[in-house]
Amino acid sequence: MAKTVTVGASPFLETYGVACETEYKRKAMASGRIMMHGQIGFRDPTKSQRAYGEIWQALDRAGYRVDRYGICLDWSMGYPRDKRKDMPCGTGLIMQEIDDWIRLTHSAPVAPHFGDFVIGTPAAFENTIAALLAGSTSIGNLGQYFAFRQPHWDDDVFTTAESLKAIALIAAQPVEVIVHSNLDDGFASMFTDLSCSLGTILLEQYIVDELCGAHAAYCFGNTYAKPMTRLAFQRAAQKISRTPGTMLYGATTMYGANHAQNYAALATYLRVDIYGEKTRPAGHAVNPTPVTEAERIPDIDEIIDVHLFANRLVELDVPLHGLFSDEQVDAVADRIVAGGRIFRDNVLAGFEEAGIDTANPFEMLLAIRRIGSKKLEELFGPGEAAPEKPRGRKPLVRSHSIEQLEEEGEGLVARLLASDRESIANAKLRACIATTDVHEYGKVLIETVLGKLGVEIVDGGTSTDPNDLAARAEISGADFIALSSYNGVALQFITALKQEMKERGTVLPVFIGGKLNRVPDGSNTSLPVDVTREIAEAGAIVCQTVETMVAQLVQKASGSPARATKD
Ligand code: B12
Repeated sequence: MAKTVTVGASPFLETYGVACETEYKRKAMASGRIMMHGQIGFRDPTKSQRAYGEIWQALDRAGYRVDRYGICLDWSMGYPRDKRKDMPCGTGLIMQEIDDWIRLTHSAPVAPHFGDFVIGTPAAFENTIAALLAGSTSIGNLGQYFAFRQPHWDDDVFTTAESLKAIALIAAQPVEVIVHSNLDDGFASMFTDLSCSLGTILLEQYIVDELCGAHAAYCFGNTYAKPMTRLAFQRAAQKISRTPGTMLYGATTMYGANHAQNYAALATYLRVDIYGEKTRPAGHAVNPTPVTEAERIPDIDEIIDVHLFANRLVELDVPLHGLFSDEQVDAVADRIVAGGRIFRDNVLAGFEEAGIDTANPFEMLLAIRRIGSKKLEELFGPGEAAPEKPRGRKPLVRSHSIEQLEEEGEGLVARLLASDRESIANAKLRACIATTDVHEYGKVLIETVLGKLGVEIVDGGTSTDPNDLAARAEISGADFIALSSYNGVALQFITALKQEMKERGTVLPVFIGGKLNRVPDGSNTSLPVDVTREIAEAGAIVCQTVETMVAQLVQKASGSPARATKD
């Protein structure tokens, strides 16, 4: 395939006279220029093309530049083209023809980074072909390969084969093309130890660079909310980088409903990232995330605004450099690197022992994916054993997100009336807890709360399917289902789940929370709208907060606990 598919021309490559984005990145690193990453991808290809052009133009007029766009394909694009039609859609960009890909990347001289729903999905190979032909030299997302599952798609061997073919096609290109991985999309968002996240970069380098002859590059950021560990991780990763990084992702878990407050979070993480890249560049662009991020995918004018903010921050940052001292940060970075190397070595040694061929990239990929983040950390993490800790280990450098969720859950339970806590515990309830997609933090929070309240927990799975969840809930004898959903599929999922439950004759309350929206069919804005009313009408109990569910459980507990019953 590499004889016929090569990197196509693009305004970006032509304007800057480079063969690939890494050549451009190396020049920017040498000149100390901070690169900017914008994230776009609206359902409608025409609107996405408009965004590609308009954002670049508006920033160019202001004397600034957006260097690269991360193109957010819809998750339905992860299915092979002939199977895409009837699959559930999320909130991202859907393209039909190769011309759509080319028209998009030809809308402005900005580097196209096809970061999501390419490598790691059943459509990896065909989407990689399209991305290369459209002139992209940065293609992901190996992180998604490890952690994401396409709904209704159980064949992980096929997904692995297509992903490996995609990596091989990239490796065979005459120019350097990045195999990108967003660590947070992969296992990093669920690891409790940052050493394991760094060890993941080392394992990806081993598989992609050493076994396949391509170039692995990583990005991180979504869940790195603390300035100290965010910078320490940038420093640690910079020490082991071989290929320029893609982007430092916005610390999106810091955002809430209030836009003014989100600007404080934005300035905090951006300043850290700008400082890190200015002082010891790893080749990442910084990613100013629009302050509307917690509500839905952001619109064009919101992306322009946040880039104006970020560019001004770069200008204002220069006199602040002397205020920082790196001594403490470097010590943490060294701990992360040392732990990361132990993690990689432990994984390779453990796999050898288990009879996995560690020189075979197919076996390596599939084994890591099937073992999953939690088990990998439990078995191979570098931290010493500590049974009371989440993965049974004391992290060398604690990642923030999981611990914070557990603390939030514990705080919530502590604030409940003692009598309410008791009545729930006495009712001996059993909950089946699941997610419709990769977003697992809502599930971790609910598991913590219900676990503390003495409710028995049945794992309904992450990225589960309605039929599997209905079966799991019934067979396990659950008293209720608690479901977390974020990707704009909640209404479709609840409708299908209720139908499955009806067919099985199961009557159970279904509590649901998260981001309950969807892009309406035929929408002319491509923006999602709230569907909580429709979800309630479909028979689920919508919970904006965990307290809403707990209040209902108190009521349920004071009556007679209704186990799963048949009509
Ligand atoms: C963290 C995060 C991620 C992490 C998830 C890590 C993990 N393993 O869980 C990562 C980086 C992997 C990720 C990936 C993606 N994400 Co994301 N992500 C988020 C983010 C920043 C936070 C969501 C979260 O977990 N919050 C923590 C929870 C605990 O808090 P909460 O949401 O406020 O929930 C409260 C209540 O709703 C309640 N609750 C939640 N669930 C339940 C369930 C029950 C039963 C009850 C009672 C209560 C309850 O509990 C909380 C208590 O107050 C949001 C943006 C944001 N700031 O909200 C985007 C967001 C949800 N992601 C989004 C998208 C698009 C994606 C991707 C598709 C992007 C991409 N192209 O790759 C992928 C997912 C791909 C896939 N296959 O599914 C969109 C969804 C768009 C929409 N629906 O409009 C959002 C809104 C960002 C955006 N603006 O684009 N993401």
